[in-house]
Amino acid sequence: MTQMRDSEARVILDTNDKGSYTVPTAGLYPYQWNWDSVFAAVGFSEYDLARAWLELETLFSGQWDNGMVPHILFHQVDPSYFPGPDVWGGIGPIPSSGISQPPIAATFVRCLWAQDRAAGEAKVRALLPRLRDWHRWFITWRGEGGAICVTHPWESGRDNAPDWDAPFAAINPVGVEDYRRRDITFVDEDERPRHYDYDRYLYLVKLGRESHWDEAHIKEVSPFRVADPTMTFTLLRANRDLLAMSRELGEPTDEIEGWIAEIEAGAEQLWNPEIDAYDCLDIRTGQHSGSISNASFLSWYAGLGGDRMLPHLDRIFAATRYALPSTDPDHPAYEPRRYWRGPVWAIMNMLVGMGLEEAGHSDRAEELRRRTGEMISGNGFAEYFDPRDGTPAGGRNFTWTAAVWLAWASPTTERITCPASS
Ligand code: 9WN
Repeated sequence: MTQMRDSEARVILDTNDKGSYTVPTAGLYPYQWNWDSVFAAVGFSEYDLARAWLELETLFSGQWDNGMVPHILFHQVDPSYFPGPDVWGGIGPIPSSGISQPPIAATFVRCLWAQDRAAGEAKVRALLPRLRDWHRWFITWRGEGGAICVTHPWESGRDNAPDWDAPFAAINPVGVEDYRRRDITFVDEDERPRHYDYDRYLYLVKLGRESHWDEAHIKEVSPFRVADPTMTFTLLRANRDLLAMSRELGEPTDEIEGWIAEIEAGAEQLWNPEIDAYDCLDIRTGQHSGSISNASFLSWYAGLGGDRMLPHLDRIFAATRYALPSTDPDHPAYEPRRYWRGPVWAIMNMLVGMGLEEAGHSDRAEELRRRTGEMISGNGFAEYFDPRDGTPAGGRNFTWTAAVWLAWASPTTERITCPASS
């Protein structure tokens, strides 16, 4: 069974491959997404390193002058997705959205280089300045005392997590034009965000578009500015990897060292003593979200937190068959089938597992990997899964689930080797 899944995973990657970029899945998501593409590269690296590098090069070809790397690149218009390029009005070299996504690229550029030492050096040299510009954009426009914010839930990649419920309740989405969702023509409505959420997603897109994505203006006026563990932890980790690569290539390091120190200190703002866990912090109100998510467990991936999150991890491991649910099953907003309010996402498991392993919690890393492997091998390459029984949900034939299978969860393929973050 697992070997059959190995070949299926490759077929999914190859089918979703558009030549120089990969779509997450046909129909539901017909464009290039930022962090999906990094996972696609990870998947390709198992059998085609040249294709893996190309994926990342295409992603960075959409970088804006201000350093931002968009969350969606609309290479070819496809009416099966909403909101499309005209709704976003991106201002970069390729039609795009106006927000970014979790900066995991530097970390996996380093992993690819570890597998492709000779040919990889030129690729890394070309990507380093682009990565640096992107990270600087985060620090400049999303930094709040070293914690990193999102200005739209889509930026976090965890679109409808309960973390956004309180900030969304404060938004009255006036002025949003009529629109027609396409996602619910592909996926059961109960597995997707509510219309209430979409109204607010579009309100924030409109606010950004009307300012021509003027970050200073958005920072000043937007009702939505939330410091998020996904962003804070992935950027911290990415900076550690950027630093290691820069050192090795004799590139400047002072600025990156400064960012690391700043985020290490700032991440402490995300610690919520009321629940003894990392969660989100609403910059507009100063309130914590009070919600433990799978992103809360990225602290080890960031090289932070010691054993602080272990009690929650063990409790959640005991509570659900397939960890990690995207929302704590003990949280009142937990919904095991609805997108980021409960289902398990293989990509998050891989990142959390990498962190656990590096922090010396190899037994738990292995447990997470084993359960992820069983979940995929028993239920296929869905976008996400019900934590209770692994029922597949959302899109199917999903690029990042196939990639995580090949590079991390399959017992029969070679696991990607990433240098430990230092
Ligand atoms: C909006 C592509 C993306 C992922 C996100 C996931 C989902 C988009 C959507 O799909 O978001 O960006 O339209 O629902 O939440 O993490 O990158 O797979």
